[in-house]
Amino acid sequence: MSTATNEGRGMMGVPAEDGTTSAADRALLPSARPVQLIDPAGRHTHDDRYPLPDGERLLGVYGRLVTGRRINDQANALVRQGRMAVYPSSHGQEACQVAAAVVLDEEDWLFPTYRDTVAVITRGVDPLEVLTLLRGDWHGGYDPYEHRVATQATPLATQLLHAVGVAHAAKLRGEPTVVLAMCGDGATSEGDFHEALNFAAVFHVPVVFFIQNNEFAISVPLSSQTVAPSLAHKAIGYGMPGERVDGNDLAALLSVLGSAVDRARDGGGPSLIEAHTYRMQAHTNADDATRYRSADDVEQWVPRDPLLRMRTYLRDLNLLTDDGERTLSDEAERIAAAIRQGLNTEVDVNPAELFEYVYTEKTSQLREQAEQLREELARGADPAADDAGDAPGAGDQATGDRP
Ligand SMILES: Cc1ncc(C[n+]2csc(CCOP(=O)(O)OP(=O)(O)O)c2C)c(N)n1
Ligand SMILES: [Mg+2]
Repeated sequence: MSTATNEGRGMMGVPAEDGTTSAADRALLPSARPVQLIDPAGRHTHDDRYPLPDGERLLGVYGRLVTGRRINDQANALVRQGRMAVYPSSHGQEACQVAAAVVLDEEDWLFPTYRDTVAVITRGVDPLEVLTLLRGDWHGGYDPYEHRVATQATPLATQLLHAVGVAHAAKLRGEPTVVLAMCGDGATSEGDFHEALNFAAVFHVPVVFFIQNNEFAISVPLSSQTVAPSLAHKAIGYGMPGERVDGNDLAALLSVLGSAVDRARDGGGPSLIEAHTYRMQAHTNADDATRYRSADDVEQWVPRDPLLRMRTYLRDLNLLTDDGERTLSDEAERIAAAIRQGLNTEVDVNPAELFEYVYTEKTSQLREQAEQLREELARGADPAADDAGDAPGAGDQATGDRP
């Protein structure tokens, strides 16, 4: 492998003269504790390396948190009403969601997972286009190129490799693009995670890997996932810097992720950021979390809520007023109402499209299946077309109103 890709970097693994780990290597290790700039009581806590974003910026981004929470609540309600098949909620993780989107510039790319709907919407994608996918009436809801947001990945960690590929291509073209790739704690056990980080480090590409450690991979707790001191510690094994941050502290996330993005854009290469947060709800509506964790475990995280913390901070500084709160909740409600209206509208679905748009030319099996479906639908619409009309039970179809 060419060493040219590593140009400008120090020699890794060379011990200091006294035989201890060199300062350059130690610099790759994350902070002893997750970086925090505002504590759960809403008070500013100082950090030498990461500046607190100014009040106006925090107020602006807080509005996105309020909207993010409302979207999570609305989507959960639509699942219960049968309007969406499934929704992996990011309730409690909204600070991570919002920060991941707003630290990027327009020319950057975001690579989200199934849980990162709020990040996708915060980046500018139409909420209805995002959620349509989970209704199951169209193949995918949005155009990835419009806002430079890749499709939400369900296979764990695959998006990390795609993200590295896009970043590598941007670097070869001399474009200033940074790629932010999201994954969960469970995804760090995948081979793809290793391959993505190794490739990114060796080729020194502008990627920020962002792990939302919400303590669970469905029912598997973090303690069964890894015995590493932290997920951020994994970075040094690839020769890139790792950092850990309080994932419920919007200010700290903006500062830590923002500096990783700046670093990548300035040619500093990839980095790995781990946000410590918590999955407040079940994995999805198809999961019963009470079977593997207690209500007490969840309760402990309630006072650490990311919205509560930022609200207290902004209210104490009089940056957020009653009027301001009303404006933010009205805006969130307007978006929720548009989602409700859109997902409650029946759509005219053409089942034949099931076979379109994957291959330029359909395979013989797909042609056969498409024909089978066409015949079945024709029989449903017109019982006279049913060539098995004499078969027992055929009379049941006489009304012709089968779905
Ligand atoms: C390659 C692969 N293996 C298994 C699964 C099944 N699966 C879906 S979500 C999930 C848990 C992932 O946990 P984590 O990465 O922590 O993300 P979270 O759901 O907590 O956001 C698993 C195992 C999958 N989608 N892809
Ligand atoms: Mg997880």
